[in-house]
Amino acid sequence: MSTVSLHKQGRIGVIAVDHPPVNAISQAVREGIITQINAANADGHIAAIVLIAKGRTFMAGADITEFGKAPKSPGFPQVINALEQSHKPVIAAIHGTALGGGLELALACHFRIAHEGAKLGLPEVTLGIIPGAQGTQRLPRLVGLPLALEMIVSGKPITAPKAHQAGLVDDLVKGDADALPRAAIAYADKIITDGTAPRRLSQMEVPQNGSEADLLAKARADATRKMRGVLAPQKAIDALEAALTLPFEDGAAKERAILGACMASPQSKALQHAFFAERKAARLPKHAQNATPRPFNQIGIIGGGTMGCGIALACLGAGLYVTMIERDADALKRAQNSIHKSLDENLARGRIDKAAHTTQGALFSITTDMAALSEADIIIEAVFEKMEVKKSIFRDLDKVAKKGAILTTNTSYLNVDDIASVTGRPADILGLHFFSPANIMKLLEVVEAKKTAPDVLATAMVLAKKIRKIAVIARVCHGFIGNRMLEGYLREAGLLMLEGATPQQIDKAIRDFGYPMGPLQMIDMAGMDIGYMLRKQFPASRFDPNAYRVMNRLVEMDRKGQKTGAGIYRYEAGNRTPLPDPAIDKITEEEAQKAGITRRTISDEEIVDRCILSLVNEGARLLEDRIAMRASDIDVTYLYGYGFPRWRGGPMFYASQRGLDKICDRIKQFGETVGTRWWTPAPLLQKLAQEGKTFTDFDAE
Ligand code: 3H9
Repeated sequence: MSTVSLHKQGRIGVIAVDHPPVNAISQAVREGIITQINAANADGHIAAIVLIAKGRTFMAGADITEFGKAPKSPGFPQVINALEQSHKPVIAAIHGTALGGGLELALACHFRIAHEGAKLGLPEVTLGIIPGAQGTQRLPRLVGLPLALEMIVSGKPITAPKAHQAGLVDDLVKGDADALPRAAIAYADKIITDGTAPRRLSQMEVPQNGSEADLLAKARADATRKMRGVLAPQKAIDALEAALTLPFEDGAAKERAILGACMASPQSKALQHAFFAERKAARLPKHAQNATPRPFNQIGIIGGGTMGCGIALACLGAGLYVTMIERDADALKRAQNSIHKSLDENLARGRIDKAAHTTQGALFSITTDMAALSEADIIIEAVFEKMEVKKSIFRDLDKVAKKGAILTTNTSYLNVDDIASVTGRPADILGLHFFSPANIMKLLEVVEAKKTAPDVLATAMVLAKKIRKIAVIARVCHGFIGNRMLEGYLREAGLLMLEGATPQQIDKAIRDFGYPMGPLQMIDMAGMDIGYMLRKQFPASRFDPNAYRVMNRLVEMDRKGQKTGAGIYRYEAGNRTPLPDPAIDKITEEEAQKAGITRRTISDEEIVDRCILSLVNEGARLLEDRIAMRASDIDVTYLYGYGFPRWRGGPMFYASQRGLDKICDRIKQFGETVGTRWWTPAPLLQKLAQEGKTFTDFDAE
């Protein structure tokens, strides 16, 4: 079967692209479309042409794997030209997702029809580039500047009905999968019968009403605010401005020049790394690749606190039955109210419709009787972090759960092997580390214990996908991937405070690096009491004695963070804005004195390097210890669970981009200035640096 075929249906030539899985526009696709357009134009029996794609989607964009390599001919401009200049009318028939170059090819066609379930978008900015196949020039000509700005600057696709309303598609097709090709033929027939001439968008003008300068200025300001530090959205606005001010050909040339500059930027490399890293994370390790996931549709959840309820909502949203267990009638009532309140809120905010609200409500049940879990396929324990409590629950579960049920613990730190050991079925057990609020946060650490069976791991990954989480597989250690690395990050923030930086300076330096919030703001938001309690459970030798001096003292003063109205910052009633507090400066100075630390002026650069490179160094150790399978998995963990700026690709990619030799030198420098206890390069980091390699090379080996 050729990648692009042409067959005739009466007087219509149907050009079908067949390039699984997503019909990415590779060189073979580009060449195939040009060949078939020419053939259709040369065929005297064909009066109109339909461009359609096979499989699950219309073309999902340029082939991203070709980026950064030598360009292969024919390029996009030649395909676009062949489509638009066709003297016979060309109709794009869209299903699934018409994205990026896929939508740009559709815009080069003379008409577009779409299945009602389709989505259309130009997501290039999410890859650090701009639409580069004349999309910034054609889209505003067709739908006007406001919608073009919205789509191109946000990168978010719109639904086919919205596209229809805006004139981006000419007709909507309802019905099953076969309805689209039938409707496309009928549409093309009508074009021929009516004698409708091809409509070439490059020959149109962008509709203008005098508000354009304001719209562009607002878009620039919004992008600066909402997408701090990200270049591509600003560049996309420049290209859209060119569509208003320049003739089509000149605007297209400008777009191409901007695309080239974006393509060469470190940001686009980081964002493309993030795209592929996310997909690689879903791949099972070798030993589980052939395992058949166990079927499931009934989930048991033990514990109806914030975490348990968040997990329940995520499962209900995926159409799974949820049976929740609470310990007494009061707790049961609270959890029940919380679930129903969240479902009501989802309805009120338009996140779900009435039918989904009813269905999800009916899928949920709650009881205090553990025996109700006897039919559950997967059970998720989500009670608080105390080993003895968890073990006792797993002993009970071992008696109640059916044979073959998968038993999971939602723990952020505890040893899953130890928990599994109290049951007679350790192969059925693994950890699922959700992030709060679990119905919103995308990351899920799937913790494979020593005895976890391959099909149990495979099932957990299916569950993750079903409940729309980005899953990363980790092995057992204190804190798994994310929280083990976080320890160093928070330690450095605590030490920097003691050594002379203010909380405001630390948080601002990290925000300027690209995080949505700094480490101390984050600690205040999460509440300091949990960390305080956890530290008491582990040997003091694990921690730097100075790192938590200030925080421990604050917890003992009942300044636990936002929830008590004060923590490292102070808060005004009903307001979450962190405000500097002179009392903290005094406490910090006192604690520094007790620790024998002479406070000094600290640069923002030191703050960033100590916080971020502590992540990198621990990440390298996680790879050595085989806790993480790939450096890119660590990046995904930090992008989706900890707010690491996506345009930097994740801590390991960031380090690779800066050069591992430079990272090693910097760590050694800190070893000399602040001590070698935490600042000695991990052996793997040192080895890669010596060999002139990156973490991407390590993953590829
Ligand atoms: C562009 O178009 C630039 C233009 O302006 C022209 C410039 C000149 N290329 O996501 P999935 C792979 S930029 C190559 O798991 P889903 C993906 O890696 C592009 N490969 O499926 C995965 O491989 P593997 C603008 C691609 O159903 C497999 O396909 N377009 C591409 O969950 C399945 O992917 C975009 O940014 C690609 N373009 O979601 C769209 N896309 O199995 C990017 C996917 O080996 N794509 N792959 O891991 C998507 O958003 C989703 O893939 C899509 C399907 C929604 C289409």
